[in-house]
Amino acid sequence: MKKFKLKKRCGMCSGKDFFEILNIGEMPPANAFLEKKDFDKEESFPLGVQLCKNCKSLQLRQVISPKLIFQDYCYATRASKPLVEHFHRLAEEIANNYVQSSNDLVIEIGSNDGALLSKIKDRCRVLGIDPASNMAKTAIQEGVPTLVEFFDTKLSEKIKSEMKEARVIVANNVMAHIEDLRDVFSGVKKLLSPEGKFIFEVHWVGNLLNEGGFDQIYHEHLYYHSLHSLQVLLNSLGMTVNDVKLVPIHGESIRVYAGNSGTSSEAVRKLLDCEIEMGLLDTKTYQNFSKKVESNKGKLNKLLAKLKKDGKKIVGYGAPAKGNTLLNYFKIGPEILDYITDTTPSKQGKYTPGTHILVVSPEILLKDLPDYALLLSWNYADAILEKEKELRKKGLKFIIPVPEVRIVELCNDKPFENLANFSINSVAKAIIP
Ligand code: DWN
Ligand code: ZN
Repeated sequence: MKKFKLKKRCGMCSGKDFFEILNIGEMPPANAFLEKKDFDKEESFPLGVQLCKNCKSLQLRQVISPKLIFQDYCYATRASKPLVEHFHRLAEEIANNYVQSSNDLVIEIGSNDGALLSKIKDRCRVLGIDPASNMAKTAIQEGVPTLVEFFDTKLSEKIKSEMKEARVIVANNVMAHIEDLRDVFSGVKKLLSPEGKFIFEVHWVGNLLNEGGFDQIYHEHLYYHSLHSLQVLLNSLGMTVNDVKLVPIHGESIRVYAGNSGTSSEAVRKLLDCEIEMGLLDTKTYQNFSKKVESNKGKLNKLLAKLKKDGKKIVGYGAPAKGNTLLNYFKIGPEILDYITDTTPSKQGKYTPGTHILVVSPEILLKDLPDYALLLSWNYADAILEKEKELRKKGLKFIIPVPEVRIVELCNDKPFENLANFSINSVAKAIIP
């Protein structure tokens, strides 16, 4: 495949008609952190989202080759403690509720550095699958056998012939990243035992629309899923959505429990109703979303320009992939942010794609206290504000850019808790505890 192509068919229902919703413009892949010597080799690609008129699935207009993104991947699950804790809880749930014997096989598609499977590798057979060889190396060192591959039907048949059926197949933050989902879901269906469970988490489009998390839009994320569009695809393959949970990860994600048999729980019906109530099947909702993004862009740029004019020192805190969409789309560069701190060793010493802001270890904040930190990893706001309490007492103020730009004063310690009281997500949470 050439480096990128325009998507002509919906990957969920094969529909061919789309509404264009938001055009971010050209930017490099969001995880393509780079050395200064490689600036002149950097490539940018068009980025925009469209809505399928038929199944109302929100998806990228352009698809870039997965090899460009995943072969040398900077993102490490272990760099975010709250995420590791979240996946360890899921690993325990899988082992307690679904594994019946130590011979049962649990497979993770997109296993990254093995953070989840390493937790249960002594309770059952485990197998990781991930195309990023650098991450797979860490997983194997942690005792998680890992295939450095892209998962597809062909690979599922090979695994089944060598290791038999899987009792559980888990996939977190993967099913938004794969263009041919039909092939991957068919491969899962074939590899799963008759009573097996397919458990996968994806960022929920309800959160993107409501919390304005437009920065989740980048080339890795081909789809912005609703339970509705996932159910269309799973049902078309003869699979059932048995249960669903909303989990407070990456803003808010849906965790789907699917199988080759069984019925759907009350929670499935309630979330489907909630999605209709939120307007997720209504084109106008998506058109209003893009207007909200534009207004937020103006507010943040105005605030940052004023702070710089007042001589304030501003840095970035966290160098997530989503942060690069925000920085590129809002055109925020080193003239505004002196540097960006991040806990991921493979990002430190490199520069952000497109905006070329240096990424450094958070230790620098102890020696060089800035006035403001733009919290690009806003999805971990509560944990980070708690962790940086001492620096905040010394005067460091955090700016949260999404959904509405806001400066967090020391008194307001749980910005997201307060926010959740007013967001539709609390409606969803009330429905799906
Ligand atoms: O699908 C994906 C999403 C779900 O996760 C992948 N495309 C890659 C990744 O996207 P992301 O980079 O936006 O994810 P995170 O987990 O929001 O990234 C957080 C970043 O912030 C990491 O680089 C680590 C950093 N961090 C930090 O510097 N200090 C995180 C925490 C909690 C901290 O205290
Ligand atoms: Zn569709």
